[in-house]
Amino acid sequence: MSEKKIALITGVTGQDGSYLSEFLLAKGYEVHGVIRRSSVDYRERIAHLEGIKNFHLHYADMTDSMSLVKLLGIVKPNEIYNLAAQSHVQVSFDSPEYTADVDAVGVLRILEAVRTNHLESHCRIYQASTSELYGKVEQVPQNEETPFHPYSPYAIAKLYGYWIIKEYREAYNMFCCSGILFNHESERRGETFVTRKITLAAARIAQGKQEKLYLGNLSSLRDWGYAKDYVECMWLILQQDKPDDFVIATGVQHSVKEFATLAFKAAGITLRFEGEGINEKGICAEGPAQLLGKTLVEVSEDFYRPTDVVNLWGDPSKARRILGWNPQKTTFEQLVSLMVKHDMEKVAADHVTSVMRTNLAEYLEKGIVK
Ligand code: G4F
Repeated sequence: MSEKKIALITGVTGQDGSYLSEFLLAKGYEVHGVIRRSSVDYRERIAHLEGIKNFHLHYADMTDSMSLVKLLGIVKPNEIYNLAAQSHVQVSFDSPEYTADVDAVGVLRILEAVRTNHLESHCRIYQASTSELYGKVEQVPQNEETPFHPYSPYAIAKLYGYWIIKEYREAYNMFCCSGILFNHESERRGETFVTRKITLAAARIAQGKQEKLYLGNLSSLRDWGYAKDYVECMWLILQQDKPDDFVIATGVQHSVKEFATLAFKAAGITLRFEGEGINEKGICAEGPAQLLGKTLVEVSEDFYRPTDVVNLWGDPSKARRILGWNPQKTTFEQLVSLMVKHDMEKVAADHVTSVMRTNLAEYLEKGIVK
């Protein structure tokens, strides 16, 4: 009988970390996740896994070499999935040094922790690289041969991560790989990324809980896939005979405006766009009577970036050919629909919870319950 494989996931509390944990546990892995000490609870996405046999959490930090060296010595993983990052592009303009520390030097710290523990030949490493490396794109669609032109502090930090992974592969013969993942979304996506911001707002507006949605560049183009499908690729990349880098994308491109139009439609609202650039507006053309003719989407300069990446479109041919992965498992339309469905239910449930809280406060005040 083969021995149980041990995986270590940094960034386990994120969207990808939570899906990957579920995926690896289902494959019979022992999964160890790295968490950071925080006074606020950010473990919502993995709460359902805590306490499960084969799922373990450890405190460590990508900015603390000692904690990583100690942890790797204890866990001795066969596979490391380095998903931890300051992953918000706009935030990287405000915190460029922290972004570099975690997203660039953090990768080096993991690699050196592997070497310090003499795990080079025992352990395979997956690095979460990103389509942001293509940045101010020099070719569409982008594949593994497309030149990089990073266009934000985030992308520049990630470029270091990409190259240091490649360097350790060649210098020390380590099994290090990058997945160059294009945007991948889900019901678990952070609420400040544009897709989730839109699906939540569409649900709230449809249920009368929000008046308007403010967005930045509506013309920006992205290749959006489903995060749950993409974690399978991370695993497949580490199961190959030799280490290599892969573009993971759907091969289909849409604009932010198209995403918004489809999301509002799924929430029962047809938008009509008028104006251009900063003056562009999304108006309710069809939907609930009280919303008809109202401006529901507006553009705000606050969500523009000093430099923005506007034309990402991936070519997943290599992943399809070598990994046998299907880039169209979940289509764009299905992705939008499942996110909106989830958020319509979440917003409705939040309402019930807040009504219950209000009632409880009143009952406590009146002494009906103690
Ligand atoms: O959803 P976004 O914030 O994602 P972005 O910048 O593409 O980065 C995400 O995907 C990368 C993979 O390509 C990852 F590496 C990265 O970690 C992250 O997961 O923005 C998408 C586009 C941008 O062009 C942005 O300018 O949407 C545009 N946008 C327009 N209005 C907005 C908004 N983005 C955000 N976050 N909020 C807006 O209101």
